[in-house]
Amino acid sequence: MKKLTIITLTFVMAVLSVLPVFASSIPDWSGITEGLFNDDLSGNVTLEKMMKVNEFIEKYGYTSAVVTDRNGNELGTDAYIPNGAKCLEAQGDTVVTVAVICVMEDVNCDAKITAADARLALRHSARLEKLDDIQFRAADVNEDGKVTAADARLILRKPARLP
Ligand SMILES: [Ca+2]
Ligand SMILES: [Ca+2]
Repeated sequence: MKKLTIITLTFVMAVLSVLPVFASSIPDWSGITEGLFNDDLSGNVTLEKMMKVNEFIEKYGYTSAVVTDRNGNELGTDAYIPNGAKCLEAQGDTVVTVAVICVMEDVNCDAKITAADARLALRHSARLEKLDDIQFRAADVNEDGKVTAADARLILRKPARLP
């Protein structure tokens, strides 16, 4: 009985000694909203700034993932991630979408933030164009639940700030 207790204690201590290492290897989930593993827009990854595929994979720990654009075309590791991109992982025999990525301000999903994005947001606000859910989310820069000229203005400021 005593031997068993010692073995148990040794085991518990071994687990405890490993835990901090395990904890430090958990990816930093900041910037990720809850509810991964589905295509529900409430569960997407939202990037506040442009990020390359390899930076994304490293930051969020998707080491076995492939990132595609919204049409399913695989992106190179050095490519910037466009709004609406998907992070795919093989799980058993199937490939599942583990995250849909919203890139703020890239309304037209071309992996660049330009005046064209501001224009599209403005066209939506004037009801000349209809944004889909992830475009809407990327366009609502001031996060008031609406896409208006105010958002377009905020997007327009970005290219102007570039060197
Ligand atoms: Ca764009
Ligand atoms: Ca808004």
